[in-house]
Amino acid sequence: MSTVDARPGPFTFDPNHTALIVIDMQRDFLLPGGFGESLGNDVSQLRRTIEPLAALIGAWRAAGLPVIHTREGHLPDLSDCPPAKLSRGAPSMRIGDPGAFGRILIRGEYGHDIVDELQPIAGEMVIDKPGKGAFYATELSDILEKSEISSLIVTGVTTEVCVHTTVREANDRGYECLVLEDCVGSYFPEFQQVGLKMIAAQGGIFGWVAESPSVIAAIS
Ligand code: C5J
Repeated sequence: MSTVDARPGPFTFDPNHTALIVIDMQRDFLLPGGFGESLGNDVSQLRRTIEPLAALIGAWRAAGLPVIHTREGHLPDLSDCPPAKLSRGAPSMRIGDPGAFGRILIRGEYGHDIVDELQPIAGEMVIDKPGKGAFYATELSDILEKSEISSLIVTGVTTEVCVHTTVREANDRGYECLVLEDCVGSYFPEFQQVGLKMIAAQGGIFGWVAESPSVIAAIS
């Protein structure tokens, strides 16, 4: 077993039953000039996660442990996108519209894929999800069960949307979740701060919060 300093208290996990989840580190959300920035967001708030995440993923791979990447997006005909989701957002920048890096959040487009620095390597799982949570309408639950995973190290973007939704769902399904604050990001600093507080509040109502160097040290 490994233990790391965390909030609200130490987080103990068995690396052989733990997966690293990397949520939606996609060009559409992170690249300057892309969809996220075109909505007026400050992408540097997300991009600061790339370097620590690359180090964490490297250490996790070196330890022979599983990395699971997710991507939020939809089929080209948008048949998996509920009208309620499609109709949200700025009228000129909706899912499926042409963007700087291809159709926005459409599978197979350049912008939908993961940033160069964090590209999956051969054999790593990539879960394509139509929702914010990584469990809804995906194979994630089956994969975790078959791999006998009981704990998740959760990283990616954005903290208050896809990270939170996934952590809440995972918590309800019985997984112990450790969220790494230097490896999750929000366009909004106040959401980042309060989003992390919410996870560890009330004795860890959804999970634990720590920094990636302590996880790297625990598995190295
Ligand atoms: C959003 C996400 N924010 N990956 N997606 O729409 O958090």
